Amino acid sequence: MDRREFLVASGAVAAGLAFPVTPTADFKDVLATSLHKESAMPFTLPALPYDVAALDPFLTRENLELHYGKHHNAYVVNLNKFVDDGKADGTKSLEDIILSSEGPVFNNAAQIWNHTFYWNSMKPKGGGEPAGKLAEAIVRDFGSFAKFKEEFTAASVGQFGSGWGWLVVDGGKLKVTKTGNADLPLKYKQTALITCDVWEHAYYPTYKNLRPKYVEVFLASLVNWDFAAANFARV
Ligand code: MN3
Repeated sequence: MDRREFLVASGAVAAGLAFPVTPTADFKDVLATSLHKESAMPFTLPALPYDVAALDPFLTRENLELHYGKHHNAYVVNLNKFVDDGKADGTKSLEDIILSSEGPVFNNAAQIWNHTFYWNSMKPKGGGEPAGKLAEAIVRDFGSFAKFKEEFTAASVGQFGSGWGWLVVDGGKLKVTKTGNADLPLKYKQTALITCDVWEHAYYPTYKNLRPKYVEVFLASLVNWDFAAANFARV
């Protein structure tokens, strides 16, 4: 039994779903092409931008197989069920569904968006510091990159229970925010640049209860500043 057969047998991924990998592309393109292609289901699981083992040891292969193959996939399966049941409009874009729904439809649609954004917020050999205009804006709005790191760490570690830490643009200024459960910057007219998933399922397989260690490693070795800069350039 190869890894994929094992995952299907164990229920980690639905039969017919692979771990699709695409080169890093514009996030809007990723959402548009992988979420709304011709398919029996209106929404499909967006591709991982790297191999499922590519972030090991900072996030293990097992961690990503569970998080991407099981959790992220479940939100897609659930949203498609809501479309089948007439509770969500499958002809709308994911972002339109997020902005016009609440309750379980909102939660599942927003979690699809959040997770797709999260996978793109990391890369193999990530970390370090941003360059160019984003680096200048971080110094302008936080004082220094070290101050930004402090704020981002405090928000991500301090989010009580499940949620997300974010670097966003809000009214032309960079800001660190945190949201609970499926909540996201899109709802507050903020533009997301980077996110760190701090739901326990995001880090328990690698770090157990050590959320501060996970957030430290996220910034040191995983965060994709090229993605953040590309998002910033479009604001
Ligand atoms: Mn998650």
